[in-house]
Amino acid sequence: MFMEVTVKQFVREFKQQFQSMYAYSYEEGSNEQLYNALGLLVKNYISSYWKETREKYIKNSVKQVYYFSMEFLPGRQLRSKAYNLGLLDVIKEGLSELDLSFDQLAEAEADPALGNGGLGRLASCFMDSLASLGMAGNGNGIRYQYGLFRQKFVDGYQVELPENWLRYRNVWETRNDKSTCMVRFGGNVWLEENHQGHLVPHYENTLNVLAVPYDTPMVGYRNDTVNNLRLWSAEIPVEEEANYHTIEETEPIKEITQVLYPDDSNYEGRLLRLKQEYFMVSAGVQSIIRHFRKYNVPRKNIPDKVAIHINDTHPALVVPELMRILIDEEHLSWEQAWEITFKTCSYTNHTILREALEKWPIDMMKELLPRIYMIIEEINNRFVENTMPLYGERITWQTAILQNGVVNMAHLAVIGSHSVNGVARLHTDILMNDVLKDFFELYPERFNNKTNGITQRRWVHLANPDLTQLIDDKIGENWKLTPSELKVFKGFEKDKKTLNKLTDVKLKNKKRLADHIKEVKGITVDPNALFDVQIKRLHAYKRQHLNLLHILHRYLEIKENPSVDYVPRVFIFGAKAAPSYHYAKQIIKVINSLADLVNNDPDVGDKLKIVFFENYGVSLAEKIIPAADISEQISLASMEASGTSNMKLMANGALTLATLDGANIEIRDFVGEDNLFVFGLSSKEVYELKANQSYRARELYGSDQKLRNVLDALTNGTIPNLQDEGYALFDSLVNFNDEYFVLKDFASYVEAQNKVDDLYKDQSEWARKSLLNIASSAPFSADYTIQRYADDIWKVRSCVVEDEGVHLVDE
Ligand code: CR1
Repeated sequence: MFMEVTVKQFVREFKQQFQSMYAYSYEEGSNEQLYNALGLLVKNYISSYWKETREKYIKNSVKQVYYFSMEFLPGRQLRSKAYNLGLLDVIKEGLSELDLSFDQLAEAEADPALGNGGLGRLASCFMDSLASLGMAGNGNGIRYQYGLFRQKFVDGYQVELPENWLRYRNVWETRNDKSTCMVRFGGNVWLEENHQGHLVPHYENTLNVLAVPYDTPMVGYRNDTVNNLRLWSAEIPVEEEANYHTIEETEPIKEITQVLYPDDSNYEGRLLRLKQEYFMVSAGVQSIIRHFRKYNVPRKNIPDKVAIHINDTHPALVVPELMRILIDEEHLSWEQAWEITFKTCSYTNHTILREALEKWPIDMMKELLPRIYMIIEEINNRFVENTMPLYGERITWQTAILQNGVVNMAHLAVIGSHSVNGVARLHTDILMNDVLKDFFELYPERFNNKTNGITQRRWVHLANPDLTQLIDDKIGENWKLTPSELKVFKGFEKDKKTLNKLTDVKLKNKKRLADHIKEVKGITVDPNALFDVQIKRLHAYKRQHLNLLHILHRYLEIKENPSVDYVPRVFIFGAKAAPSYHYAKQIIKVINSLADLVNNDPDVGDKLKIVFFENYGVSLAEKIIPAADISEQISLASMEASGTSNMKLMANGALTLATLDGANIEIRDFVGEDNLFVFGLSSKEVYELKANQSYRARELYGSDQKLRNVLDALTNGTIPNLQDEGYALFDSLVNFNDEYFVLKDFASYVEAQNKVDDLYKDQSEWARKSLLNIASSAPFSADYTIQRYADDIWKVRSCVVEDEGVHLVDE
């Protein structure tokens, strides 16, 4: 249930640990060293549970889930691991006896940015929930040597620096040399019949790459469960080292796991990316099958013992790779292999952005992965043969895997999986009615929705301890194990004392953030101002520029009439733009320049402040979210698959300002229309406007005076220090007809923002709505999301006894 370690024991062991690593006393240690010692000690505490969990799974031959994902964003792990173990308080106390501050040491941990955004963070929330539910869930990904670039602003422009997160070692990982695999690329391959009459492939001139696993324990919440996250690293096979004579010659191997692709919405057809995908997939599938060989599991039982989850299309090569191993190495027939593969695999789609649906040139695939390509071709041929007579030409060609010289990875994933899901109700509807419509006709039974979730453990219990304490005081601690209990907190919506406390907690969090803003940005903000937060990747469809236009609008109004009655606001942004996404970077520059203007204009004072944090990531999110009053979720309806910052902000008492997009719709349903601010086009209206091509942005510019003032301010020198960025925005919005309907939604956005002001003036009503948001956030616990994946898709169950750890009575 709980780790039993006394403060005394901890203090002794910590001192020993430090000394054994550094050969001097902890009193002389730097924060990094102290953190390393502490991390290793915690890992030591974890290790016996890690071992026992693994043994338990094997002994009981339980079904295991393998979550294949090119991205994981675990965030700093010391605090959350210690917390889940039940050791956090002991450690804090022990350290303070030694005159050390836990918070300071925890800050010394590198935050591994092994993902781009929501997709990677979701994978990590899922790892936490799998372990906390006591389910056998393994992560499978890449140990990128450099994470997502570190963002800096120079003169308001985004600059990308390498993120060398492994510089000071990573205490959580264990290099597992016993479990390496060989992954083959390129060369020639041909099939020959062996003496048993099997067609077996022969390879020549392949590039052989050693895949080395680094395992990281994933600790469940007080349930003795420790699962495994396995990240693969590419190396030269020892026996081939002599073939490499220069550093340059080793590049093609080392580069495979060197950097994370800094783009979550648009992959240029880059060979290296495809290499990364196959590398991760092949190593992962090989290690799964090796496990079965070792324990002699009949191959046909594989789907009863394993679920492989394809997180977005990036790992879709799981399908042909599993086929390859079952046919070439296990000598099963095509039909047997297909039955197993299809029952084992399931796929989640995370985006409808067409440019993000991966397609690889056939020639590239053929050359890099000749055997895999042969198998894909065969899957495609059989698919076409079966589908044509039943559904005819049109549907068959539209759903084929091979189309116009490319391999369509989404089609491969759908055809090779027994389950296909979207990540919010609206998103799944759009998949069924639009993006994957033809597949929905072929395989309606495969489609299902699994609305995303977040782990409250990291995003509330740990990020917002004062709120957590307040909830504990009011409703007891049960909600931590049974999130649905949080709804009991609703009973306090009219309780003045509780509302005041809630306001105090928020103010305290805002003060803390204000200090941080002062420290890193040098900007003074008033903690009593309304903190308005938009934190997510920078993308035109997310419409940070709509936010920008509204701020500019307020600025112009204040300039015109300095006594205008706006509630003082701090607009807070955190966002990285893909390095090659020029337009997104232009938006960043304009926001930064506007910030310079607004923050230094004495006419404005505290009425408006703009804070654009550099290098947004998990650790920064943990600081910002507890301090937010307004959660900006303003994507063009239909474009945001789900969103997850919306859930985190709501759970911390921010009120959502939202379009009816992604999971915002479900947030509205749970918290009630009166307790958030909705504006803008619905997704139906967006589809109609697109279909009838009736939208004319220029007409809006011509007819709406307020809008014209704002747009003109982009180009008339109002905003200082711009090159052509203001013109670029103006052009895209006015002359190129505003692809994401920013101008169309502007008026209703401004109106909603004014309502926000009005409500904020009534602090107790604001607090009441905030409380209702917190109390309605439990359905977005990733524990529930994972329970639904487990029941409907993976068919796995908890391995801990009923009354231990998290239990989900209902929602
Ligand atoms: C979506 O854009 C969603 C996350 C997690 C993102 C976001 O709305 O919350 O996935 N998609 O499901 C993505 O990163 C590559 O696609």
